[in-house]
Amino acid sequence: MKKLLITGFEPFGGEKINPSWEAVKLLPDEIGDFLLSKIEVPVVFGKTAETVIEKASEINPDAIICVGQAGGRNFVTPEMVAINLRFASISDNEGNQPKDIPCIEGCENALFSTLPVRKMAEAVSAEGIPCSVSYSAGTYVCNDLLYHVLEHYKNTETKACFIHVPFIPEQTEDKPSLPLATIAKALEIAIESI
Ligand code: PCA
Repeated sequence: MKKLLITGFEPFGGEKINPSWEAVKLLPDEIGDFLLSKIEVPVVFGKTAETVIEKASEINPDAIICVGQAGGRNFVTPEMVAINLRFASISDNEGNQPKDIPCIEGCENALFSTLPVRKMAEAVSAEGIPCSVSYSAGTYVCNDLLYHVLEHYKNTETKACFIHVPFIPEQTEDKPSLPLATIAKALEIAIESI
């Protein structure tokens, strides 16, 4: 079987849960051709990427999918691109708040995801779950993680992408949300479609 490392985040920004990790936890250990390794990662610039790359170095996965919360979005959104920019409008979980500095000094301005995000989004929406490709993963820890992973595995056989997921109903009264089971199903369909 092929190996997939899939990550979700700890809560941040005053939230009690993060639907990304809650959904990853619900996934079966095998999906399609993939055997899954799941880890929860911190919301800390730099440390997040180190945690993921360290785990990936141990298991040598064929694919890495990082999942994060995008509160306010109403779709599951596979990310097409990561940009080489950190700008935090709120502190991360260790108090860092970078403003307009590169994720990695001297590296390219942007890197494209190397997993087929278009195909993944089409497969998920074909099953009736709101899902579309996003062209901005933001400038916070999620974008930073995707940028580092894509840079680290550039020109290798390890392919990667990021999937942002909405709030779940338990987190919000007035913002868009999707049930946790629907988010987990979307991830499962996306993985099956690779
Ligand atoms: N979402 C944040 C970081 C952690 C998470 O779940 C982001 O979109 O950058």
